[in-house]
Amino acid sequence: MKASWDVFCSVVDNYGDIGVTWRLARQLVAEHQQGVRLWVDDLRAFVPLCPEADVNAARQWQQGVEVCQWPEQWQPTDVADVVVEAFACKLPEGYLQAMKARATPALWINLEYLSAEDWVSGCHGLPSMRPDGLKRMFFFPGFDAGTGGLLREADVLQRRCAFEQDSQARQAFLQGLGVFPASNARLVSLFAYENTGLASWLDAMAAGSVPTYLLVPQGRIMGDLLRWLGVDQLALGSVEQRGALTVQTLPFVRQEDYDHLLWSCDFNAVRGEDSFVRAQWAGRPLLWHIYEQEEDAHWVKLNAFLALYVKDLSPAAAQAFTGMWHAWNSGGDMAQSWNLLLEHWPEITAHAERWCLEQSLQADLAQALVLFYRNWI
Ligand code: TRH
Repeated sequence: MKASWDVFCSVVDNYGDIGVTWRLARQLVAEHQQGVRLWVDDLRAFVPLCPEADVNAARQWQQGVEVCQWPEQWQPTDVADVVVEAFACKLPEGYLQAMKARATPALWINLEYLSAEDWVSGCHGLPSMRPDGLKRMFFFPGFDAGTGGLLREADVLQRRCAFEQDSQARQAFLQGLGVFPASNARLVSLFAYENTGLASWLDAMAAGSVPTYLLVPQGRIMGDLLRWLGVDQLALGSVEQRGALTVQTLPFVRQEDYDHLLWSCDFNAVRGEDSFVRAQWAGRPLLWHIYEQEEDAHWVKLNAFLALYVKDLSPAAAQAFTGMWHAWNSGGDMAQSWNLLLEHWPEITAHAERWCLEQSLQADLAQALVLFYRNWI
């Protein structure tokens, strides 16, 4: 059954808001044949993820999604069957009025941020009644059966597997980016916020016994990288070597290619929400730089995820893994924790794949949303 969807995205900062909503919108169209409008208040954040997009277009079609500029002055428009308000982004007043006037009520969903905390499954799917008579449902992504699941395209693991089995695919992808690592190098990708711990991690990799090739897409960590390298600037794509460590900066790649980058690497440092989930589908060991929240609320989230993730690791590997995530997120010394993690590399690598498969048994978030709507009507 084809329903119409309006997905609202307000770009707070970074790429997570648009990253999640664009991925969801594409999947609703491609896998569930839904009609989707994606309202974005700042298309400048959209273009890096979808480079063929027009930053100035009021309306444009991209991969079957109608991408609309969310105007400051809201223009009257029809209300969709399902309204997704991403991350409590506050719907336009005019749209709310139109929702009230709609002959058949629309399903209004607030799509929340991802968290592994226990309370999430208890709140997932709960309604909230507003004084104006409208009802809003809370939809929580998550890691266990009582939640809305994680965004995952139906064929993503199959595509990853095909990519891994085709050594030429990986090589061609890397070469396309101008990346030519030595065949025995450990490939690491680095997507993170500013982090004072970076220097100690780079020191450890430079002093390591195995050659490491670090790929750094353009972004907020660049200042720390330049400082460590002792250079004022780096042209995109340029390569620097320090001891056993080779560093190469990369352009920000389109969203589909970011998966290829993760699949090409042996270890991925990710951040925020969407890249964090993608690194899990990559089935490789990962390091999460969580988005900092007021009053250190992010530490609760970080530890909730860690508790779930490391529970099937041996105590020593769990400790090494947790220690490294704590060091990274407090901007602390990474050298010791990286070397400790390397001691447990085979176990942690096998675990990453197991975790990925285990998580893929859950219904994915787009599927769960479609089902939620079907059960609601
Ligand atoms: O950009 P982020 O830090 O976004 C954050 C988080 O979502 C956070 O929870 C939120 O509160 C804050 O924004 C406002 O990280 P995230 O979520 O990983 O989003 C990055 C997106 O960019 C993701 O969809 C992957 C994509 N990406 C590319 O398409 N190409 C690239 O080269 C890279 C590095 C990322």
